[in-house]
Amino acid sequence: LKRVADDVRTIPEEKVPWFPRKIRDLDKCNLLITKYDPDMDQDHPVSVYLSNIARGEPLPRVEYTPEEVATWREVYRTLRTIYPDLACRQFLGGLQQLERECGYGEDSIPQLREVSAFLREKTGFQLRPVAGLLSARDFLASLAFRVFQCTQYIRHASAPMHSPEPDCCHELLGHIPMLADKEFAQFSQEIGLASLGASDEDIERLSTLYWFTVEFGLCKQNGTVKAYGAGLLSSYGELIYALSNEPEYKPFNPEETAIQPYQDQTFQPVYFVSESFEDAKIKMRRYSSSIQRPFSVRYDPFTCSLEVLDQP
Ligand code: HBI
Ligand code: FE
Repeated sequence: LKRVADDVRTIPEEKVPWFPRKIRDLDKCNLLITKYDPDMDQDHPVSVYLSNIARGEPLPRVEYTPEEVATWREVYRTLRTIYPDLACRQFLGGLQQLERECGYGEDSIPQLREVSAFLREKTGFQLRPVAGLLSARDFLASLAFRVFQCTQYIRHASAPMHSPEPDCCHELLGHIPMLADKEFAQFSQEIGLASLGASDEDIERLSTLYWFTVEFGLCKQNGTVKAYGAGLLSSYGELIYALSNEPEYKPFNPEETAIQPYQDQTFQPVYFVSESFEDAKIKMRRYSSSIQRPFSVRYDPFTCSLEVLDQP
């Protein structure tokens, strides 16, 4: 195997989209896709929260208003009551740890700084604040480094049970408990690694896989089906709907799942059910290795950087 140096690249430059090699390159993975109503957004003090996180500075602390905390309380309280019946065991375990060790509860919005420190200890994932929906390529690339790009603002108080874009209720309640699970963290990183330098078409397919697993995935546990997708675990209405037997259920199978059309305007008409995370990971690995790239990547956890290797 020959190592491909940054300056003497043997890969034809125009064929391989740029991708980050080390964690500080994530500074450049910041392409925002804004598609929500700007009128709804005047209360989001987004720009205030942004800073040079990759330089090792502590994550900014946010002083949430009483109205914002009230929104959080309503979301937390409503969802918390249905989790024991509908959420997968890994999620419940993660949430309990967060409640014990990280100040999770209905009375205050957890700060990203504390949550990031917690996750680092559990699975090596860390958080980076972001101002909204990122491009799929940039978002997936960060996962390769076990970095989760996380919004820090909260949805508008006029619609506490709905948010047209990711907000901290979605991240903190939907994603974070799952990212505290080792197997799931590994699964997430591997989707990220598969995305690096991939073609636009492959990014689209990986995004779709991410959508039907990390965001809207269901899995079998002790003979029943439970939710592990963050889009479900942060939406009272859709969490109940997804497990109501009303929608269509299909077994998770990357080749088929990757091309299933989806939208984010209403509940999903179809959900994919995994046998277990272990099984989903093995199937995803097989799928990822079928993606054609003129190189392969290996993540070095000691330096948090990538080794890029020519294909043997
Ligand atoms: N950006 N901030 C943010 N949060 C997400 O959860 C997110 C994103 N961009 C794309 C995305 N999720 C996925 O739906 C896939 O397209 C990767
Ligand atoms: Fe999400």
